Amino acid sequence: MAHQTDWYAEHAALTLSRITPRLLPILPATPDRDVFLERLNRHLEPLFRLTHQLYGDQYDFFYQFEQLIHGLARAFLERSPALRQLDASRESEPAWFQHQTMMGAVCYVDRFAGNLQGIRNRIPYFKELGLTYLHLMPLFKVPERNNDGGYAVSSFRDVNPALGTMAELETLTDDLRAHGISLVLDFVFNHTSDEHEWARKAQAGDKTYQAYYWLFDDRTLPDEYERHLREIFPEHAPGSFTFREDMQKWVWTTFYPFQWDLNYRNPEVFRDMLGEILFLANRGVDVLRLDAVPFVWKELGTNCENLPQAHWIIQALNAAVQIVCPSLLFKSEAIVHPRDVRSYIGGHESQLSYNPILMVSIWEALATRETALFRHTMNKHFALNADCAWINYLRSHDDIGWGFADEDAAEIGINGYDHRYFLNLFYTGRFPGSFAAGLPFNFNPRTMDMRISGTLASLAGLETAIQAHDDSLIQLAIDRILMMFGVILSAGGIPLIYLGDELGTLNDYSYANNPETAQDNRWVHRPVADPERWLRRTQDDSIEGRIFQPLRRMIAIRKRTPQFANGQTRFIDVGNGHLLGFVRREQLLVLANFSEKPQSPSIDALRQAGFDPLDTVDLLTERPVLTPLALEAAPYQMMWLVRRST
Ligand code: OTU
Repeated sequence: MAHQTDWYAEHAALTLSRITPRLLPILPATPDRDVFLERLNRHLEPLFRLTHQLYGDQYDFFYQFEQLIHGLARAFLERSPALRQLDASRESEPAWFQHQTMMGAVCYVDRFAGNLQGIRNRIPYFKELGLTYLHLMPLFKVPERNNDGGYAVSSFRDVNPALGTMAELETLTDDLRAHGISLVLDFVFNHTSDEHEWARKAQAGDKTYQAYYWLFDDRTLPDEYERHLREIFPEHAPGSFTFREDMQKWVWTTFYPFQWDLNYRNPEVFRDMLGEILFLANRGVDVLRLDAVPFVWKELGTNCENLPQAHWIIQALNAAVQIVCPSLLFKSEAIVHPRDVRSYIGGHESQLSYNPILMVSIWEALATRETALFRHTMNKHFALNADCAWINYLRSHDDIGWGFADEDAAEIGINGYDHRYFLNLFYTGRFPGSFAAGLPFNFNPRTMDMRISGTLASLAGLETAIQAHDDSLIQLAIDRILMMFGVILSAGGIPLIYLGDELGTLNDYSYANNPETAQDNRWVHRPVADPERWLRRTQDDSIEGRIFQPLRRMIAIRKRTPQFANGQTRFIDVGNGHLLGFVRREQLLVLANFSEKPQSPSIDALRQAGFDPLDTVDLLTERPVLTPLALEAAPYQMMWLVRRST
């Protein structure tokens, strides 16, 4: 091993000294050239090592590597002065995304605002909410039908004409940045649509582009692979391969038949996808959400998820980004076992990651009214290195799957299989007393597994409460929703709101009448924004206002409270299983009541956990906590307790 490290260090150094003089003619002699060369010097070794691990068996590896570096230099030259300045300022302040002012939201361009111009018109609303991070879901060119809500991309360099143009996207990026909002876009890099130029060429018989995908003449290998693969959409896209009549070949399609998995064993795929990243970075994108990271490398005899090479690919892309455009961050989208979720996070891999572990724990505790598994799971999986951050969310445009670890559950006496069964019943409203109105997503009769579709409000009980015309149930649902928001606003990381949830948007069952969406019930929780609902946010007595206004206030409090900066979060036992407790930066205690009954923590337990709750003030109610009585939490109440300043 030591020998190997030496070999890489030595050859990286040799390669650098060979390449550098040949780069000088294409890099004008400006101070920026030194910046580039300095970064190249710093990051060439990992880039060399990782690409060699992946593609070192290619006869022309060294030639290709030099071409790659030339590509980086060209991308650097194309980068605007403003973006180079941003690179410099973020390099000097790498913790910029750890600030408590960070506040995120996500939406579909068309469903939320019609088109890019509509998004631009919403900037005042984003500011009203306090956003600094806006994730616009895939807005690239896609097939008219069969596009999986944008996740089947036909061109990474063209905006979907129905939404706008690349020029408009660049203007929007500038405008957002001028208002302190970073733009997050998806990089759907596991697959392309079958209408992407590469796929089209492959269909026409072009061998070069057939090698960009996984094609098979018969079922022999697909059968071999499938013995170990998980089905992602078993109901409507069973299996992982699709037969193409036009080519008389089987194509690897992990997701839908029209989403063709790219073959990263082919170095040209790596090279070209890196090119797409740099193109987007130079348009001013701040964060790329790496879609479906677990699946990008395949190996016969494995489940083809989370393989070491998948990490090398992301790390190599990251090293290239550090050289050309270090202000760009990666966010990994790995909705897998907690251990595997974490494996993608690192300054040298993805600086940001969705936090499905927290998301699932919140819903789990909401159903059980018990926080034991929540706390246990967080103690094992929450802590991150200081150069990374969680994206804490309550739901996304996707389904919710019960991704806690069976072994974690077993450690506290919970059977994972049974628990999932219960949660599925609960969130599809089939468990007695359930408040949730979710739909079962992709039930797999072979494994009995399913996931859940539904908006935040519908899953948290607002829909059933409204149907029952019961004001007290409506109030409980609102309190539940606010408490859940409170958790993602106070746990370490960047909170992310699915736009519409801040107004209590309910499930939209009309997806079932549209043949385009009827097969995929995730559309139940992706409704088109309702302007009426939006206007009602300012009415104190409307349901929208009763969610929006307190939420907005909580966001404002978060943003002015330095104890909410960075990720440091210690989950503690507060001596009452219905309450969740965690300490931020050893200075702020969060208490959240996950039940519909009043609950009190144990002062002794809190003191033992190192936080004396007396003589604090609750930032949310502004009331001082001077006696144990003041610590009694009403149903679904949340408290943010800080020591009283004298
Ligand atoms: C992602 O989700 C996207 O978020 C989905 O909207 C897409 O349909 C899909 O990729 C294909 O592009 O399985 O149920 O561990 O769980 O990538 C959603 C990652 C998914 C996968 C996740 C995937």
